[in-house]
Amino acid sequence: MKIVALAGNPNSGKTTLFNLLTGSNQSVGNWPGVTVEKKQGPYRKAKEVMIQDLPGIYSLSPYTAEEVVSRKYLIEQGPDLVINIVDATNIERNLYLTLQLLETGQPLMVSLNMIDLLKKQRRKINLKKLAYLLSVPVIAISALKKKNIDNLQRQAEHSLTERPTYPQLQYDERLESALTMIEKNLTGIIPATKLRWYAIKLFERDEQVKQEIKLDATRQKDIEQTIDTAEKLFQDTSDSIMINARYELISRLVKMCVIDENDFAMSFS
Ligand code: GDP
Ligand code: K
Ligand code: MG
Repeated sequence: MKIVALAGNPNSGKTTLFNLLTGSNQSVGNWPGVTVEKKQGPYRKAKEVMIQDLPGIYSLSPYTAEEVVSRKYLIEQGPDLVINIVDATNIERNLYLTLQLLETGQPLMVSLNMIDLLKKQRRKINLKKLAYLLSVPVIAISALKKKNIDNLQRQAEHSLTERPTYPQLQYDERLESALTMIEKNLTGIIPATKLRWYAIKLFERDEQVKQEIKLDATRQKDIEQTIDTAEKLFQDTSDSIMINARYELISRLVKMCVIDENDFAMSFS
């Protein structure tokens, strides 16, 4: 049995896509311990593939039940493929989760949804550039209008058999140095594919992750020193350093990939 998880912001079209991929054959329950809906169903085209709908989330921080369920599932369960549904009309906001999904080191592809609405917004997205810069496959679809779903399925099936690994995106180099140092403290304790996720969470002083991995005092002190140094360097707290790094990267991505025709109209008026 292979598992494909659908992850995305609320209202990005997850349920619409989930229904297309599963047909009507699905089961609904709750995630263990919380009243967050858990929906899964076999892939319409191959019953040995299970599609898992994750709760709608904006982030993988530990603050809401939905976020906790999703990150626990992604890190502990490790689906065979994560399809990240991105609302193309709200790409800046949606990419914030995309970057965090990339941080988990899980095999990922992006499904850029609501493509039918882009024209009205007078915006264009360069898919090839976006895929290149994110280093993951990007397929534009309209789940509502059932557009390009075949392509999406082909890419998903391909990713499932290949199980490709993608390079990690790089943030500010001063931040990357700190993350590398923290990763060194975790070598041998955390599997290589998850090192970056754990290093980032420890850098953010994520209490749940701290308690989960229970490092010895020496390592803890080492890591705390690295974080202190970064905070002095940036004159900011570590969690906002991470948040800013993600938004800076998104802003660069959007500048390179999104053409806003409204900008041209304005410059001639
Ligand atoms: P979820 O919260 O991520 O599960 O999102 P839903 O699947 O419930 O979709 C949210 C809303 O967006 C619904 O009204 C859908 O009909 C609509 N929607 C989903 N996909 C598309 C799309 O590709 N184009 C358009 N125009 N609307 C869509
Ligand atoms: K909804
Ligand atoms: Mg939904």
